[in-house]
Amino acid sequence: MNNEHVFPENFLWGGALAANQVEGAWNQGGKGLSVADVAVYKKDVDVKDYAAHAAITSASVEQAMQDPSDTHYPKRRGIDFYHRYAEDIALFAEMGFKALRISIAWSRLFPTGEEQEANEEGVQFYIRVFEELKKHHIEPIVTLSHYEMPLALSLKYNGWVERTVIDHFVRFSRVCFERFKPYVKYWLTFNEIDSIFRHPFTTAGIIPDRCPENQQQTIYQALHHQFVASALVTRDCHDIIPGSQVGCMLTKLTTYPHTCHPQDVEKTLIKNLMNLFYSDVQVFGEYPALVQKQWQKESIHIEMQPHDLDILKAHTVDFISFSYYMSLTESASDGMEMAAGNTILGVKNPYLPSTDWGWQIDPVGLKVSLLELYDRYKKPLMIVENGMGAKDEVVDGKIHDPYRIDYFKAHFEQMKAAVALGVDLIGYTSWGPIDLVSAGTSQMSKRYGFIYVDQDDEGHGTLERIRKDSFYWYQDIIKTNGASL
Ligand code: BGP
Repeated sequence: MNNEHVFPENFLWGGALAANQVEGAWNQGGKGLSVADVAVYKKDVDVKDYAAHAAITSASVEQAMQDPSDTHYPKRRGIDFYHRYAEDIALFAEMGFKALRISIAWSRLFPTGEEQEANEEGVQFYIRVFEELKKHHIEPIVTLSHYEMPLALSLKYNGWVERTVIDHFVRFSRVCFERFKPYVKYWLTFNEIDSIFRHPFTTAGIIPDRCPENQQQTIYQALHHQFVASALVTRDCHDIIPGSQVGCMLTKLTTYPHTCHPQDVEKTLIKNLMNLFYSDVQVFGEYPALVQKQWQKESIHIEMQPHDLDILKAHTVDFISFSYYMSLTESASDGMEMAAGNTILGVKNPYLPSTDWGWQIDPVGLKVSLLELYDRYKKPLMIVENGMGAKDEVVDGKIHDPYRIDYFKAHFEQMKAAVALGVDLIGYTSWGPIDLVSAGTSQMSKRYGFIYVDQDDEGHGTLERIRKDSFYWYQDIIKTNGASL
């Protein structure tokens, strides 16, 4: 097979953004407060202490609502994509992007989440973005829910805990399908839907001190509402936009057993199955027996309407999208040295190097993930987040980032190997093609981009964009469809 055609001819090379991490303009254009707008930058908290970074209380939300500034809230300023989207999209086009993943900030269209009509200024902003993408022949891949729930729904209903939020999300999604139908074919419902247990407020607007009792039950109930909502909007997308493709989105937390001891293997298998459970529900349209048995064992009772399970079964997704940054390791033994990961810790893998944030770099793990997902689901796959956060340095106006090129080169080689083994991989969007605000720590200094943004963790800087060395490397990868690897 000729090397040039290892990636499919129309492979969707590109990058991925999230509204709450790039747009800024948190209180402009009619936008309401979202859960991201109350995320405080905690300068002195260890970047591996995810629980501390994600921690939220009714008091901290109240305090944030009283603060009219963005000083302590980097996600309120993002990288000013709201005003600079045309310049940034031109840079993505210069790299040759075929696709750009963005999210629609729910509270930009529905400030409190309960309005019956959409905020037209918000709709018009996204139409301007889609027009700009269309001008450059860049295919949008749109996430409906990417950690941007209207704060008002969190305060009134404790987020997705109340079933009524399904209706508000369905109304928001229908407006997106109807108004953005001319531009968007690829849709993702919930970003990293599995993250609800890792950070329930970011993912589902749940403030823990509002439900101190049996939180496991509460979160599973909220998750059920998200699964039903995901199925309903999959139905509506297919009805409103013929030919549309809807994907689920999973944090692929590929985990290895620390040793071949059967107990390590068994514990690791359960961990991997509990990660895949989220995509199982959205691909197979039913709850796996493993989870139902866990509910019985732990007396978890999920409130369901009579047709909920029929809805899940009837409206499953067309493709599976996922994020992959690093792999994890699991052990049945106690007292093991731990390593960091994407809002999760694992046992340290002695065979793998780590990023400055402790995430263990494992390109082979991406190939393992692709083979596993394709074997399980036999549906097209899309990698919609991958990359490494690093401390870049500007030297004489340049950013030399060979470490980032090495990371991507190694991961692309594994993607190529997976495709050569028959995996139906339809696209790849790197996470953060332009430096942006970190989801987990609200840092700017954790840089992912091929494009540098002159802004520090405290929001100081000119916001100037600078092409890094990796900008030109990725441009060549896209131009040759991977042949230059
Ligand atoms: C994922 C989110 C992305 C992105 C990524 C990197 O969980 O879907 O929004 O932020 O994590 O994580 P971080 O930004 O914390 O480095």
